[in-house]
Amino acid sequence: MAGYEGKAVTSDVNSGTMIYEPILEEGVFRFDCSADDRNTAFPSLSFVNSKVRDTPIMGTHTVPSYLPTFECVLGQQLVKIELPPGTSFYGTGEVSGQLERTGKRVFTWNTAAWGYGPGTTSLYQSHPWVLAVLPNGEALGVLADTTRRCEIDLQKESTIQIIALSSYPVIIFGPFTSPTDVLISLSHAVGTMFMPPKWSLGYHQCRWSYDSDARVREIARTFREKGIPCDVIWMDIDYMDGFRCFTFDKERFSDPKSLVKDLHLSGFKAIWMLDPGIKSEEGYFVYDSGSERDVWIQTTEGRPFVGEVWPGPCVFPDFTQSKARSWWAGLVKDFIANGVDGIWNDMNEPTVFKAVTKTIPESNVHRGDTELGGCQNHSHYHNVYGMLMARSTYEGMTLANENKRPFVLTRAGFIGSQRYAATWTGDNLSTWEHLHMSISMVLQLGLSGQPLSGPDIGGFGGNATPRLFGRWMGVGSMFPFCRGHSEDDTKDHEPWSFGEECEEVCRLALKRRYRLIPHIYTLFYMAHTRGTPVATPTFFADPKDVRLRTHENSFLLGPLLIYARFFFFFFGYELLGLDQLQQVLPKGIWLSFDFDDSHPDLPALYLQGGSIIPLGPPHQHIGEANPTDDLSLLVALDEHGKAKGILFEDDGDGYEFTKGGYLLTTYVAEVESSVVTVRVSKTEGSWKRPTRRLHVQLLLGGGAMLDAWSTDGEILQIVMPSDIEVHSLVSASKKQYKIRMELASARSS
Ligand code: NBV
Repeated sequence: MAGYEGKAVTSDVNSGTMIYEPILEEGVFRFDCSADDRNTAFPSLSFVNSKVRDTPIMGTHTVPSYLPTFECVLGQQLVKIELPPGTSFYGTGEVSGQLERTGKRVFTWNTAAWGYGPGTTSLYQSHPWVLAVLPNGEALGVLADTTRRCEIDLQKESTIQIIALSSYPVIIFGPFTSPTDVLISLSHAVGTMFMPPKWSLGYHQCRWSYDSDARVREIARTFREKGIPCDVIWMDIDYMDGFRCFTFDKERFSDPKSLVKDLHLSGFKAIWMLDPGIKSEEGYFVYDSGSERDVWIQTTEGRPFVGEVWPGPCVFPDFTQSKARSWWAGLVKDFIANGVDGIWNDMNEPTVFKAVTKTIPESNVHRGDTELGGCQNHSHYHNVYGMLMARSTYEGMTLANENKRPFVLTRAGFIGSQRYAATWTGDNLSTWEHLHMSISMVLQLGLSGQPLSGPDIGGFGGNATPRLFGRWMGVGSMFPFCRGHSEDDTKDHEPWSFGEECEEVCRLALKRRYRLIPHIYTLFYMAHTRGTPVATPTFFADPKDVRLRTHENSFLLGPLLIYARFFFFFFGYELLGLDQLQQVLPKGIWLSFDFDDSHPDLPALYLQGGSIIPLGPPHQHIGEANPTDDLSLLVALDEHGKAKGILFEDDGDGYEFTKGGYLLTTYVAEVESSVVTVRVSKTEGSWKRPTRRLHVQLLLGGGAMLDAWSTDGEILQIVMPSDIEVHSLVSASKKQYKIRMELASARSS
């Protein structure tokens, strides 16, 4: 291969005209089918700044390790990348089915997919992105930078094939030392996620629909009465007046401001839905103002396109135009004044009823901004419509209050939408298969640049059983985004709807989440500032270990391993679980622990040797937390008797943290002559350390731990007991665990 000296290099590999150049940073290359294709490529909508994709970097002496081949025929471009045998594939965005993607095909075309199955090839979001983990544990990423429908074909082992009906640049990130390094590099291109308000990391309760303010109040009250932690209640489409966005039903939600005021008093936030379909009705202020500003998507004849959605005939804002985006943002700004804490963008593929394609015609016209790609038909912008709607909604929330972090949840999205919104995995079903798939789906989104996602816990369509609901809550409470939701016409799906034992499982599961909030929030801070994922597959603990690459019943939150118990329940089977689990843990030290709450319906928890994670009290909602609360550190020493971990603290909202208003603490632990010393090794940020008690829990294995107390910031020392004492503590803890599990099994059988 010819050496590269800081200018575009042509290669005679197959197509004869393929051209590549280094972009972004060391190890990242852009490839185009030809110099002509390079010069006429559409602007990038995945990159934060399209210019970065289009500007070669100087002074790099590396050459690409893997060259794609291009076949460009009649406007269609097929790109093929062959990687060493034994390469494992991940990413491809929001996809169902197995975690390891070899053998799968995906078509990027945002599609409403109620009740999708493991073989569904297009869901609500498009991520033309593959993360390839090489046999030696190094990894590289491939981005097909096109908004168009494309096929990602991973059917042939270790071979990536991407086909689209137009030419597009291909960006290859790496190979880098680890998959995390690839994701960090990807984030330098497509941006990191927005910084979430801390409250959005609590539990969210949703339903299609809590259809009156009285019902919403009742739900909120029940959470507090039952002592089940929860931060947010969601309002689905029925709060609107005849499904008209930005309105409230005059009887059922007559006074949204007082409703939200009451919710706030008991520590809840309120999130409300906004769809893109705007009722085509003169006299309706949204329709009138949009028509006046000429913001609607048009037909080829230049008239506003009208398609049917919930309110009947609807027009659709053309979010590719800045005038439409600022018009929408202005409406959002006013809407927020009703006491809206967050916004849910649904149906933004966009979905249209009574259409075989489920969406608007591909021939429809978007008069897009030049920097987004100019005037194009819908097939060009279809996959980014949802992202642009989310962007506009996010901008509207910022307009309403620039000192508050917006929270937007979007159903449709594109690679890069994490800059504006979180997402959920759409209309799943109340089945064991969907519970199982929900783990891989959340992980794949994380491996595709979107760290904040989760499924409808309990399943959207159909009715869950107590066991299914409890187990889903058990695993779901550990997902980055944690929301229960269900379809209309199904039975109630609140944590207390499935009997006492299931209610207790949900309470325990959510209390665990709330104890882990300091750790989870720290992971989100890292995701926002560094581009690291929040939830990752287990193989991230050891990418070289090929045994782990297909593990999809467990996942990591940093050094914390969450192991879901068997999904298919056979009486007595679960108690074998722990022994079996130990056989498939990553290599090295993994110490099990619980919060004295182990239950067959809750996942098993392990902390990786060498790490420390921070914990807080199990509050009922995030707002209850106080900087002076007791801080717990869970410590697992490595084989050298050392451990390290971080804690990020700030206001939990707003942007003071960008000006230094935070405290980032690194804690270390080290054993010397049988004494474990735990201390602060580094701090960052201008916040003073709060005066608070520090509770260190040193894990010994088998769930056993040593407790010690001191004041945060001071050095704490724990004398290690003798080996015999440790042994007896571990066996006592195992015994207790067994009894707890047996009692719980007996109660729930
Ligand atoms: O707004 C109603 C539902 C909503 O509850 C769900 O979460 C979305 O995915 N929405 C779809 C429209 C109805 C789909 C059948």
